[in-house]
Amino acid sequence: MNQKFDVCVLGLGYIGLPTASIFATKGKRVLGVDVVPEVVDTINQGKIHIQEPDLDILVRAAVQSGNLTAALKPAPAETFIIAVPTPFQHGTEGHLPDLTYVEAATRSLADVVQPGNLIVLESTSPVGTTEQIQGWLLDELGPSARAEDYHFAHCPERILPGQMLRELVTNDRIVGGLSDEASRRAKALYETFCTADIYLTDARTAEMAKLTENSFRDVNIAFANELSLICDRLGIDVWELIRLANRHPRVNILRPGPGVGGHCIAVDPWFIVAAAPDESNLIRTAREVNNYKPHHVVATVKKKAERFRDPVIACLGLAFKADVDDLRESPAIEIVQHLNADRVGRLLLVEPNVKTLPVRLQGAGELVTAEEALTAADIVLVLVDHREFKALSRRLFDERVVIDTRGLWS
Ligand code: SAJ
Repeated sequence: MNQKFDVCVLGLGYIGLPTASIFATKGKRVLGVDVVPEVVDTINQGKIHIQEPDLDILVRAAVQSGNLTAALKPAPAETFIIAVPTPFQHGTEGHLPDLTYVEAATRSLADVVQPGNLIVLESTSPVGTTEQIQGWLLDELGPSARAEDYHFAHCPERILPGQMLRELVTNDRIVGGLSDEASRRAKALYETFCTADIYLTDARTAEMAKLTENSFRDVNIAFANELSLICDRLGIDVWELIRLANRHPRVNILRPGPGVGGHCIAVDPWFIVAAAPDESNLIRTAREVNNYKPHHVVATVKKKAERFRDPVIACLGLAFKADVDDLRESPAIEIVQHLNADRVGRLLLVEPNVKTLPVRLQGAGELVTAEEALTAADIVLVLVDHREFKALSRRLFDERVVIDTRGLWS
């Protein structure tokens, strides 16, 4: 492929795909790169492999305009954007970050990058990663490459699943370059579609800012979750408590839930803990409180189930949060798996946003409608506050034992 692109986006997942597509609809010539052939084929047909409201329309428009093409390998471009996953290493002590994908994406640029190019890291990353990608690329290019010929910046994504397309345009952004020129060029690039303010800083501050935002949310959710544990012990309705406390002008408590899911908030705080373990006690404890919550829910269900000989348990919701179909890293799934493993009862699973159960839940229970589940259930376990559940008649819940982890009606 000889054509030169304006932007080459590496990683066509939840962040890379909307970003590549919006650049294309704004007139940039974009190459999207993914290592999975099915993803590349799907996108080149103008279709999508992930669910997000209106993303299908955006991708179709981008591909039909001729400005977005997907491929398995990068090609020469003015700017490269790295938007690959940064999970933590499973099975290690201390939840260390796993930068394998970022490193592989960076090294894959060596064949196509040219002096003067800008390389932007969008993936949520531990502090120091932008400097690291500079090191990896120069290492790959060999001793004749000069650091000052390549420009690097971190520009973390901040968009909320379920509202990604709106937030992509309207959220403020932070750009942290390794040089002033890198910052300036990255800002100009994002101004193509971002209508909000773009703030310039250095790369390490930008990296830490993203981790801080998600840790802030995690700590605040942990406070709400801890309150729910305390209220269970003291026999107080946590929803009424929070509603009343939030009437104070300087108090704004978030919502307790069955645990914290998703790929960001449950992961990113560990990057701070791994980097500064002695100083991040609060952040680590918040993670522990939130990770404990699914176990507390399972224990509550077991206790309530004791009074039934063959309890039928309706589990409302499997997604990681309301009104999305994303089941990955969902506390609801973890809870269902535990209930199934411990044979607590017959499980009726309700998830209006999916048509089939994920492999890891096959055999755990039947996927049924909310009405079917509520009619048959002894115990109703609300795991996600989907809008479909809020619309259900309260009468369907009468005479059932209800364990509402989300405060469905509060
Ligand atoms: N949750 C609660 N109680 C609450 C709020 C959330 O239990 O009051 C739970 C949710 O049910 C879910 C988890 O927390 O399981 C995370 O949900 P979320 O809606 O708070 O956040 P995400 O993971 O969908 O997206 C977050 C956002 N970060 C912040 O709001 C600071 C988003 O802006 C980021 O772009 C995204 O992480 C990311 O990609 O990092």
